[in-house]
Amino acid sequence: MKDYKRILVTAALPYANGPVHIGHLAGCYLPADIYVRYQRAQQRDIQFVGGSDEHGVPITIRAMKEGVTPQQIVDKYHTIIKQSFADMGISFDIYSRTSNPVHHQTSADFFRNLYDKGLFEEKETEQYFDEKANVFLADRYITGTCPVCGNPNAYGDQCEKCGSSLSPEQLINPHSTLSDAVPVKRKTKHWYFPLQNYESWLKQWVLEEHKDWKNNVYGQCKSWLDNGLQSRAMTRDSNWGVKVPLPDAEGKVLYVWFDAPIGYISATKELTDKWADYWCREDTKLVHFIGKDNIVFHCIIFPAMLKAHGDFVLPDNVPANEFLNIEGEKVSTSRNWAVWVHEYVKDFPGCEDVLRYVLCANAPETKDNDFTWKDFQDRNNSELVAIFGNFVNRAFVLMHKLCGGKVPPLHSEIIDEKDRQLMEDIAAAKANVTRNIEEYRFREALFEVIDLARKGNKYMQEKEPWIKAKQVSEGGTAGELAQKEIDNCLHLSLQLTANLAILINPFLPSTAKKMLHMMKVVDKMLDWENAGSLKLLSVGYSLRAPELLFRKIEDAEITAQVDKLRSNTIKPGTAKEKKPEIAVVSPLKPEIVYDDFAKLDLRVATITAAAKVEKADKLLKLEVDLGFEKRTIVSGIAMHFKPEDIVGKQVVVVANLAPRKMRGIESNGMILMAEDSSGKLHFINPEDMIEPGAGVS
Ligand code: B3M
Ligand code: ZN
Repeated sequence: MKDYKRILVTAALPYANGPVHIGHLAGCYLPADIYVRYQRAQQRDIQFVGGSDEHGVPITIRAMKEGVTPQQIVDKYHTIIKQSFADMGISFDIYSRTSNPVHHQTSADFFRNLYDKGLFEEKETEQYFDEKANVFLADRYITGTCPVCGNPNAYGDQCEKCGSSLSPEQLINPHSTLSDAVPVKRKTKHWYFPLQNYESWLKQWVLEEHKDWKNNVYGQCKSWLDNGLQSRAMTRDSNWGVKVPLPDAEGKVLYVWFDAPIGYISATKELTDKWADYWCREDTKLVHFIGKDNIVFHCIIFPAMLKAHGDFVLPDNVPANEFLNIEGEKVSTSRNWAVWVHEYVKDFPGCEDVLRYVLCANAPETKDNDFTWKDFQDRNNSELVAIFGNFVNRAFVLMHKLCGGKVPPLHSEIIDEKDRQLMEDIAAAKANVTRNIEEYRFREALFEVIDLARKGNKYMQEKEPWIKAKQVSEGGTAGELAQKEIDNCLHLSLQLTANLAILINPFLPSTAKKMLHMMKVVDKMLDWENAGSLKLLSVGYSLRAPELLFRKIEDAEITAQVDKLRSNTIKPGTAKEKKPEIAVVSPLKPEIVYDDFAKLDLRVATITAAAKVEKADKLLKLEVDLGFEKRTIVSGIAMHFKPEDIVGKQVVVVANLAPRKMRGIESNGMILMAEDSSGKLHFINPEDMIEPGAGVS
């Protein structure tokens, strides 16, 4: 094992063409986050980068389907995806997007670097073109009849019925999925990256030097390498993406799988000035968390690109997961057979850790796995509530009842075999959790933590402090001894609780936070080096009352989810693809320079009077005080606010806007309001009342 000085963790950049579902979380974001949180607790120098993949055919197709621009699509979904990750506690150090200028620059430079070295092959080939939609068609967007099995809906790259891999030429009656037009062939020039030149190096690097990679990853790489590599086009005909940085490349952009992984570099650049430490020094451990469909890109193509470029480190590991199915069927976003993260968060507020728990316990680490709502409920009720939550709760309740709300002492003279066993279990759990996380076995690691809580329950059950309490009340020497036994049991149970908080933290961070609060200790306690210690809580320290860590999940909630899943499913061919019910975020306006901004005179004003404008439903006539003068402003906010409710409020006014007559009233300026995605208006005003006329800049 190499001696690494810093770690850079990446998680696949999701296409900003739809929201994220729980399969995404289970596939790479959750394992990445667990790994990162653990490394942070180890005080290691680590950065966690991610972002939205905003280029490529999936985005342009989605835009065509929704009848909006690609920019609108990525703006909308980037926002939703970012929020879903934040809600689920995926703790990126940066969540960027590939439409950012720094990314365009970085990926164009990368391309130029390889180009200048003469590494690309320039080739003119014939490709399918849709004359109606006026675009070249990726194989996936041509459908027709499968020559092997007769399936009328086979794709240009594969027939999903018989599994044959196809090329568009083989389809009978090919047509474009965009316009139904029959595709025609057109000549086009592209730049190809000759992967075959890297084959022998890749064989050495992956197959010999990375035998430690997960079986599923290693196996896929081996089969690609055994089949032989070929040149791949690294550019596409499109107007959406990173422009090919060459003079004769009008209408050409970088292939999305060329630019997207470079997004990891761009995001790191945005994150820190020290980005080159993470990317260019051999003592960086680079780890890519991805789903299995991305293996070839991260283990073969991107490493070959990095190797060709020469300035960057190569991944130390690519711990890809397999797929998570839902209720026994493959996730399908087009059929809406999925559990969407933004919906889960709404349906189960405060239960983010439960989903993290279930997805980790069921993670498709070595093979595809299944998520069922029943299993979700069972794991919550019989593991989180009945084992983990129950143990912590019991320790706290009994400590309050039998030890006066304080951490009792440990009487060493009466430590027995069971106490000793528990102490050993704590030390062993730390070692096992550590080893499993370091080796990317997060399920195993989580089971170790739950198992430790289970041992805590068993210990408590055997020690029966509640029975001992009766002896205490009888007094005498026996009573004194009984109290000592109670003390020892609860002392160790509380130290175990503190250990559980540390060990569970990477998996269930909100739960760990709640436990810290109950124990009245600071975040620092969660440092990994503290795990295994039996001195985390000092004797005599008073602790808070227990909080409920997990609530029971009722049958009705589960039935509702299963019904929702089944009733929202779209049967192929029967309905149009469902558009998620999320409002479009308005795209950014074109960039302006400082001087444009400086022309605006923005001032704070106080509304002193407001009245409806006759025969105008939407308008209010406002009198505002600008400090140096009073003005009348007519504003289209009548549908949102009652006049009497806004008098006295402060607003920001564009004070140098030319006067304008509205319904016969001269309006002298404009007030600023924020509009949310449902179209509702909100005041934007200073936090505290300030003198009218104050400038805003
Ligand atoms: N956007 C594919 C996907 O979302 C792709 C990953 C890019 S990682 C650099 O599965
Ligand atoms: Zn077929």
